[in-house]
Amino acid sequence: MGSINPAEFSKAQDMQQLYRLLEAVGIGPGWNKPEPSLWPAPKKNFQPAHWSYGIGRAALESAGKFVSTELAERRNLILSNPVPGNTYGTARTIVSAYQMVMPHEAARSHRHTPNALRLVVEAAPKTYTVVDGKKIPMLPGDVLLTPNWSWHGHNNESDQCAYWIDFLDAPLVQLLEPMFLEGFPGSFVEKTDVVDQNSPFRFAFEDTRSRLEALPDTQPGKRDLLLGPQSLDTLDLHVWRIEAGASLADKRSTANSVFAVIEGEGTSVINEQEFHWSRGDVFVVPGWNTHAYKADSRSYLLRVTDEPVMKRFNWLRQEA
Ligand code: GTQ
Ligand code: FE2
Repeated sequence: MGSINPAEFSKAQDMQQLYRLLEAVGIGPGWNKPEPSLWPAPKKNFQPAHWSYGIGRAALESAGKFVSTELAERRNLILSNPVPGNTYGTARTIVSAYQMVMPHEAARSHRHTPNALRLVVEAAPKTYTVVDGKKIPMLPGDVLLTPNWSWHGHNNESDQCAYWIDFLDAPLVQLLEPMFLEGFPGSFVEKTDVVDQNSPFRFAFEDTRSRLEALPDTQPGKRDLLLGPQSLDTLDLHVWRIEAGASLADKRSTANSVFAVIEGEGTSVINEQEFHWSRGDVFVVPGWNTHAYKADSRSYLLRVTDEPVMKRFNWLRQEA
């Protein structure tokens, strides 16, 4: 901040002189900004968008030829929202990425303050994510949690490439700035033989499917399961089951959601943009956008949302 004698302010003859003095001391007149600081309703900066697994998978196969896990801590491809100027987040608070680990390869353990989770798209038995020293099985459709500051690495002891989709609250952590990241001390990978078949951090797809079987419809043709009891502080995870032929519209909400297709095929219309999706695809419904869904076959969608943050600060609003 610049320094001037406070008495200079009493000498200002007009508003322009006041503005020049204010500029010199690093203070801005709140009434004279090119863009207002507050506005009547969400601006919807982040855009509705869709990424296809066919492209993500092919790109990862190519990356597998050139990028080892020694070179790259993670062989991941970031799904950045196309809003101009953005280079990271899929939504304002959430980033998603396709990741691949090759047969008999390991992605070394680390821990960080961002919360993370993964949805497995393709993996053969003996593919594991290692969380706090325990191997957790990864099979297609499974959701695995790695909460804030838990050690985690990925060990593929199978003979097939494993592909999954990562979700992190890292854009929110970047904004608030409590970011910490640490490599696992000593060895390149965390070696362990302990397989935890009943980890609270794993939502096996077979369990998810049967839990949905037992639930009532929340609207005709739609069932909605909130994954738990284990959860992440900033992100809620829902699995939607949509019947073949069903058409749904959902209220728009201030919460941001990133969806990934576990199984099935269909179409979403997000703020008048239409996206056709199938297994392994990702699409984003940024806050305050209208969104409607139609399934061609019975579909299971994972919805990753920052609702817990919006709720905690009384910012969760849904259109009446
Ligand atoms: O697998 O630990 O896509 O730390 C981005 C950051 C994956 C992971 C990502 C990560 C990870
Ligand atoms: Fe990580």
